[in-house]
Amino acid sequence: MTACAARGAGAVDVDSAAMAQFTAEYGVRLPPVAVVIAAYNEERGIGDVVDAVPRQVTDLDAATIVVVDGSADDTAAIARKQGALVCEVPVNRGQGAALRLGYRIAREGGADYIVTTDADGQYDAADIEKVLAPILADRADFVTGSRILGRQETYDKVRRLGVHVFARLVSVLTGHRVTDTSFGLRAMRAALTAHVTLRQPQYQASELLISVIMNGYRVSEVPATMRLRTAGTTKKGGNLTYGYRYAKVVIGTWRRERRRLRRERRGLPGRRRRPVGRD
Ligand SMILES: Nc1nc2c(ncn2[C@@H]2O[C@H](COP(=O)(O)OP(=O)(O)OP(=O)(O)O)[C@@H](O)[C@H]2O)c(=O)[nH]1
Ligand SMILES: [Mg+2]
Repeated sequence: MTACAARGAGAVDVDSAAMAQFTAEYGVRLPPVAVVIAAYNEERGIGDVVDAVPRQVTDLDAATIVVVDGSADDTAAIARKQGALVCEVPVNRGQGAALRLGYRIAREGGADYIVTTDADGQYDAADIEKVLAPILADRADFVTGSRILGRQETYDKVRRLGVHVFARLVSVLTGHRVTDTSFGLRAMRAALTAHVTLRQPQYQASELLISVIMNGYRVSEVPATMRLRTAGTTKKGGNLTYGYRYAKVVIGTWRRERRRLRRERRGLPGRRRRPVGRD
């Protein structure tokens, strides 16, 4: 099957098959915290990343779920060896599709909270507790790390400018001030991932953030660190490609959510924010 076919009608079947295989392999009831990592050809980074994820966050047990799709290297085997629960998908479908599958595994396994991080070592595992804290204190439903409030190692001026431009754009569009729209280390109530519309196959960060804000969830940011990628290569393309595609997702998601809100205001059917589960 091609990646395109997998992104279309067959996507649900691909997910269900992967879920079934995952359940057969682990048969798990997950702990309260699920750390979900999408990984594609990251054999040089994934081992250290999984190793660094704490087995407990505050006093809650945590499991690491790595979703690997169509990797041509040893990413899956290394993640397994380091103790992660690995969900393997035979076709490559993008980070967005992999994370959605990870969210589903987390929810259906009974996790209360989801934390995401990347497989390339750019995020600091010490920040996991920081993003989860406001949710555990019931001050937020979704918390993203921010390199602007915290620290970033890149000297790439275009990247730095891009982070500010997109933060300003999303703040103006949604009326909710954010400083970083694409930080991959974030925490959320697991139930929330079933109530927002997530369709982006690859550039998923702003779709998730904008949808969560425009569904009325409590969103906050905490200072966090973004390192340089030390191993492997970007899956998102160069600055121009990344920027252009990212901008399309920002505008497209905002328009979609605005349409939904208008329909709801007119009393037409649409997805409403539902209370998130806190059990
Ligand atoms: N399963 C899966 N994971 C992916 C895919 N594309 C990217 N990822 C993972 O998503 C995470 C982020 O990808 P990166 O290429 O680092 O993208 P980024 O961090 O947004 O951008 P950079 O700053 O260029 O690194 C990494 O853990 C990747 O392995 C994919 O097609 N499938
Ligand atoms: Mg990266």
